[in-house]
Amino acid sequence: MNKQARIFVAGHRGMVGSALVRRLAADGYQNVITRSRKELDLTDQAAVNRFFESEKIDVVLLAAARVGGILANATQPGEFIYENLVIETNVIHAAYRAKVERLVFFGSSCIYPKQCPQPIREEYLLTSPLEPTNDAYAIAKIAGVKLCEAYNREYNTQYVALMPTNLYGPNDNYDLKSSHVLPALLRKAHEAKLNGDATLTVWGSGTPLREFLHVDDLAAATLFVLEHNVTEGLFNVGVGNDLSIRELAECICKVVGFEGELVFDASKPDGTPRKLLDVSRLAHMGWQATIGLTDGIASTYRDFVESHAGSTPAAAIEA
Ligand code: GFB
Repeated sequence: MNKQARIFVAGHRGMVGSALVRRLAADGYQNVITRSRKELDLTDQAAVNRFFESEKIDVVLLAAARVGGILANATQPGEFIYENLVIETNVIHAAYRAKVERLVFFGSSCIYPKQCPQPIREEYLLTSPLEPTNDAYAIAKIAGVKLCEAYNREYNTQYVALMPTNLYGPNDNYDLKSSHVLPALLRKAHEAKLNGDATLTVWGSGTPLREFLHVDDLAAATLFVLEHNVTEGLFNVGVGNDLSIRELAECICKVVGFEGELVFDASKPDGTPRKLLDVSRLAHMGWQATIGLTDGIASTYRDFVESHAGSTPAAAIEA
């Protein structure tokens, strides 16, 4: 891909968008275009159309989304379905109108059915019902995948969809009510250690299995897809193995140095029992993740401590 290409990273302040911006800069891309929410509200269709008409974008990386962990998804389904549908339709349609040929849309492994055969292949999409704790978000993301496919078919665009498994890394959300499990447990372990607590509370039973991908690996996969001129399709992005939430909690406690007991809060939902992605589609093309979970958690923890140094953890990390 041309290093002078005008690449719009939508959602550049989020965990995925900021990883994309870092990676593009490291690879020498010179025209990376970003807009804060104040500068461009992606839920405002007229504003999005104006932006695309004036900016002559070549490539869109659509990482802007309303995201959250299991509790936020389960309790705010209206916000998750509405905001994601509107952002996707506005950006994808405006990109097509402005003759943007290439776009990468980011979804999530929760688009696949709850009771999927494991590991989950891309073709299992829409074969049986979704996990209820995040079906609103999943429906919005499935709509994004289908928008890309439909526009490619009707308008000859080259819009690709990447479905990462559960992500973690720098710039994650550490608010305990709305975050995903990995940042939540990092924060809880850090605070428990500082406070000298005897226990750390883990939601649910600890038995669900999850796969975790460092967001820098997702950025690497995105550049791989762009630089290999992939023009269409749905691609899972993961590491190819998973672990239980209990094992994750133990690994985090080890990295952080918290030596107390784990307590499981059965009043909180477990969510889908397992969602291990089959990553052979990208692997056959030559891409695989390189950041191991323990190393990734250790570097994320360093980043967490540095970003919030100088103030009490609880006060520093409110969303
Ligand atoms: O990461 P998480 O919130 O989302 O939760 P999902 C994963 C598992 O970790 C669930 C457990 O079984 C949680 O009950 N868990 C344990 C915790 N302790 C905690 C904690 O302190 N905080 C959180 N958040 N979880 C989301 C979807 O599903 O994953 C989204 O809701 C999206 O739509 C995202 O797909 C990647 O993996 O269950």
